[in-house]
Amino acid sequence: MPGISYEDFVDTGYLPSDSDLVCEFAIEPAAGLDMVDAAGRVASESSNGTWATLDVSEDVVDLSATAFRIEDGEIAVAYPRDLFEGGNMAQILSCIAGNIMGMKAVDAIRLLDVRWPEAIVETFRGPQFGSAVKSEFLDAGDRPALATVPKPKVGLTTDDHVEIARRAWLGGIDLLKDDENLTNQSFNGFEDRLTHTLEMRDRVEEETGDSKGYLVNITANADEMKRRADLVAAQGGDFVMVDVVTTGWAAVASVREHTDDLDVAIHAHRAMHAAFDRVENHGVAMRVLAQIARLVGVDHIHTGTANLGKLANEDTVGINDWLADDLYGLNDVLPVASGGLHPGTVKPLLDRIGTNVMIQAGGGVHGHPDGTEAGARAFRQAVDAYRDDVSPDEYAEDHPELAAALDNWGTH
Ligand code: CAP
Ligand code: MG
Repeated sequence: MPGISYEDFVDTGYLPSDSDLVCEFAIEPAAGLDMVDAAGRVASESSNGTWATLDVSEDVVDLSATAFRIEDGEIAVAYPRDLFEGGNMAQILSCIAGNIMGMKAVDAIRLLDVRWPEAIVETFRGPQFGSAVKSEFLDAGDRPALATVPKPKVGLTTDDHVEIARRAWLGGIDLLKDDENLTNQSFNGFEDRLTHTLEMRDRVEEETGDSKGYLVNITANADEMKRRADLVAAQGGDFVMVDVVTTGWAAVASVREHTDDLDVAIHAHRAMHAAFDRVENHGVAMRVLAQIARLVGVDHIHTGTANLGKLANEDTVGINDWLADDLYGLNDVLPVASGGLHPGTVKPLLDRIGTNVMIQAGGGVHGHPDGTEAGARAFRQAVDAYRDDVSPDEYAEDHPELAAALDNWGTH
């Protein structure tokens, strides 16, 4: 029976079956080992092997993985479907991104990409709405949805927060988003903030005739997130925000399961993703984190700014394409670009990532020389200019808010 010692986990003649889950890793073998040695150890530890050679009876189910491609510092490993519990992302990650991340046989190992077979995909819920939120809950069907986060990110009272929401929405922004650091603290409690912000949303919707949304941060332990999601739905909210990496995929899955009965979409913030994906030769690529998020079932996820903003990003465009591609009928996910954006970055950003996206500017709205409402107008004007195929500078000639923003921050 294969799968006893390390060599049994390498077979460069193996052709993965349709139901195999296939992982691509970049690996750097430790001193004294070559790529084949390291590949065997990775495939073994992530499936059914261990450090010692085992004598296994014929009745044990063979769940060995097979490293079937080994080239230029990268390997591909095929895992049999039955190694995994369907619908349980925590269990899958314990295999394919578990002990192997710390094994001494490799100096570094990075999970670059996963091919998810239909037999696994069908065990997950996937997004309830995906990019359809732009037309289902907002009036942004044919343009990017615009969001803003009040700044300073924490410390504002509920009243201040609601007033900022009002100005941002009146200025033409679709979505008010909580910062990830704001949940239910003493200066701005969750329940009051939810109630008053949604009341203000209703007022602004009535005043403007436009649909507006509130991405309220429900991040907490799973039971509490479900309770908060119930409050959101009961008060007519359309969205909840969850910080998916810090709260954990099992908790996100619980929220997703719960929202099957609630008409609310899940906005995924990704704080701490860089702990997994920033070191280039190690960890888990953002591409894979985004794949996990789609399977578990978020509707929007931050995927970066194609390197235009304040934060380091990898492969925003490739990730966004993956989120839009067909995946056995699962809904798509709306990508969110955020982090250091302002009206002057809108054109180069949309040139790179297209318009089926959400774009978020916090500092780039509230830091406008004339305040939040002018900042919101400038942000919206930059998007309108793009829609009309007019350069930002030309559009600014008769749009003073955009002109002031461009003066302040430039066009890039
Ligand atoms: C943006 C932001 C977001 C980051 C997350 C912040 O504010 O609210 O958390 O964009 O990054 O606090 O930094 P600004 P990412 O618009 O003021 O920069 O989307 O890459 O996960
Ligand atoms: Mg933030």
